[in-house]
Amino acid sequence: MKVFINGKFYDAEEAKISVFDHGLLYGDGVFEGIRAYNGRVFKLKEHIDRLYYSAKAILLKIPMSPEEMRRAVLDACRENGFRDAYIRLVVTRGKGTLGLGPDRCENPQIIIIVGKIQLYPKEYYEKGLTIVTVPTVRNLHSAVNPAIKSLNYLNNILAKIEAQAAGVEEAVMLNAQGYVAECTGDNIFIVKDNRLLTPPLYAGALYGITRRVVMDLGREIGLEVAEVNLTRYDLYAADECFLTGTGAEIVPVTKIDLREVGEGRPGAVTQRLVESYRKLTAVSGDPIWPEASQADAG
Ligand code: PXG
Repeated sequence: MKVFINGKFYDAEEAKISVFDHGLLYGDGVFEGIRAYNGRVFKLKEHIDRLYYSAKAILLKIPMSPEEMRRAVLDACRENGFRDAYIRLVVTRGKGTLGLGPDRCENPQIIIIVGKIQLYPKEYYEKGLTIVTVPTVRNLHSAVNPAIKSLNYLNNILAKIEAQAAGVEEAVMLNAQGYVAECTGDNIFIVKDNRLLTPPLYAGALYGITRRVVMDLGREIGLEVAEVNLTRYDLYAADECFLTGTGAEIVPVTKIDLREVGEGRPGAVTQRLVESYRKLTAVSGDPIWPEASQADAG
């Protein structure tokens, strides 16, 4: 595996950054998780735009243009030769002093790791996931806005620990008002009376790229799609529920806080969306290799 750091490729064992990097010392940095399917990087522009907005929000100037970043991601994919991949793009504040001051960090570090995707077990998609609401409240948008995909994921990690302690894989996080925000690494949707509902972003959710695609696909199949505040009760009374994310894609949820969702198995609308999403990811995205040589790319 070759890792991109600031324009050069390193073997995985040689890919290192300083222990004085504020990304490590303070979680001061931003990241993206992107996927490539069948030789194409899915929604690359959207991920790069979100990375630059996250960086702007934390006053981190990325020393590379978005177009250069787009090309660097494609280069990193080619360098590793994967047609299907999980791409982790990280920008840290860089090496500084042992004080908080970001002004002492001179060079942001740009890291691109291209790995194999760790797919969720098939069983989750066939039988659905069991999830629970957890005590850790989602970060306030007036503190560090959850829309910023920062390197500080402790809020989500605590929720994940609480879910695992309850014997399940994923947690639903509520915001300080008690409304549903999102899961630890996924957005959440319900289907109710043929309406597709998801919390508004101000409820404390990431501007999920999969979320956006699924809302569009929902409209295409004739559903009414709305962003509304959801309570725990709305989750319990839903016909269907599913999570969306780059890694998980669309994963059905069949039990929440001991209550079965709908019939207790993945619903028909969820399954239609899963199919539409798979069709889309199979054919769209920025090609890693020039179109003509796609067939030889291995
Ligand atoms: N909410 C949060 C908090 C996320 O981190 C999503 C929603 C889904 O967004 P996209 O744009 O991917 O549809 C994410 C992103 C992991 C992992 O290992 C998952 C994410 C990020 C980092 C790691 O499961 N999901």
